[in-house]
Amino acid sequence: MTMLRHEDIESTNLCIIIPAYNAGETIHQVVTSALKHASRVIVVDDGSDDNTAEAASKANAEVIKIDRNRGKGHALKQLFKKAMEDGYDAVISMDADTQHDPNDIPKFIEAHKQYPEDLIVGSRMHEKEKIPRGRYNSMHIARFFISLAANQFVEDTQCGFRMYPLSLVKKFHLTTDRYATETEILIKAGDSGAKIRTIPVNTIYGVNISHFRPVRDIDTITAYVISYLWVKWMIEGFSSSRPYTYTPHNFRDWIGDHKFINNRFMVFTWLTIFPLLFVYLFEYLFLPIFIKNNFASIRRLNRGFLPVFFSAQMLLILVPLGVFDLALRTIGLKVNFLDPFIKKFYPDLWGQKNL
Ligand SMILES: Nc1nc2c(ncn2[C@@H]2O[C@H](COP(=O)(O)OP(=O)(O)OP(=O)(O)O)[C@@H](O)[C@H]2O)c(=O)[nH]1
Ligand SMILES: [Mg+2]
Repeated sequence: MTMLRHEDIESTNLCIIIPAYNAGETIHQVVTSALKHASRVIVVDDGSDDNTAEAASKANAEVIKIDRNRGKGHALKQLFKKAMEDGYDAVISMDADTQHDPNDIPKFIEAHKQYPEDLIVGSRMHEKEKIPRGRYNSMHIARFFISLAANQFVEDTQCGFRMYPLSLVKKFHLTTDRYATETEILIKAGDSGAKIRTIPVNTIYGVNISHFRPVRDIDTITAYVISYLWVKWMIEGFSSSRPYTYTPHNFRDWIGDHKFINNRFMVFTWLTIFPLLFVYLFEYLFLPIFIKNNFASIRRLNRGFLPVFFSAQMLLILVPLGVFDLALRTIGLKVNFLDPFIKKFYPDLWGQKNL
């Protein structure tokens, strides 16, 4: 990778955006080091109880204050809007808790110069040993389903260190507010035909206070992905050669706009996806007699529907297996049922290609 000169950085019309919540201890350091790589940093202080806003503005960031905590996704949407109003072409998003190394910023700028229309996502998956085991496993499984929805392999779907071309972001109607938004963007980008590119970034764990609530947040992300696939496969099953199903304000977006309906729809899809998979399998095998090349996104993988079918059904076994594995480890037995299981049933079907 060639080194970026200072003029290159200056000539790229971008700013850095940081959604922050109770990050008073770290935000000063994050902003100061980010400003070494870009001329402007905008921070959303999302109803923090501490001195996040003061610390950020002391470090020369511009701060948007929100009265009550509304979530990372909501803050990102405010930041996109602000950057668009101010005429930027692209933004780099970073976490506020020093988990992202500002020295990786030039890599994003360089990748953006090469692929200005693509979404560039940082990945920590190359440093597996640095990621807590439970987190790594859930990220591994998540990427299988998110990649299915996004029509391409996305190595690290949960990394908030990204470069967003605003012309791309403008195309989506975003309906989620908290941690699910970053997943929603990946899916909508990929499912409207955009390319998602991965660059390796430094993996930093253990230095920060986390706001991520494993059960609740993973559950919301999973429910969003499943409900998205539920609709996507419904459309793909009955249409010919149509791998990209997302259009703004479609049926799924309409549901997402109505909180009450959305919550029930997500539960409904959770409960019905497993029996529905048999219907999808049937449609995949027999409908092509009438509808050529249906399930185009899956046919492109050249593996048939069965691997997808099994991987989805295996989710039902995964939870008891995980609990069993954990219980045996707790009493001191060095077992590992989970990792080989996950490797086998949630493989990379797309053939991983970075950049
Ligand atoms: N605006 C806003 N930002 C948030 C909120 N929660 C988290 N963030 C931002 O999202 C970043 C990541 O949140 P974390 O809680 O660290 O989640 P994570 O990095 O996925 O999980 P860990 O690996 O456990 O740290 C934080 O550094 C904040 O920048 C929120 O409620 N509002
Ligand atoms: Mg964090």
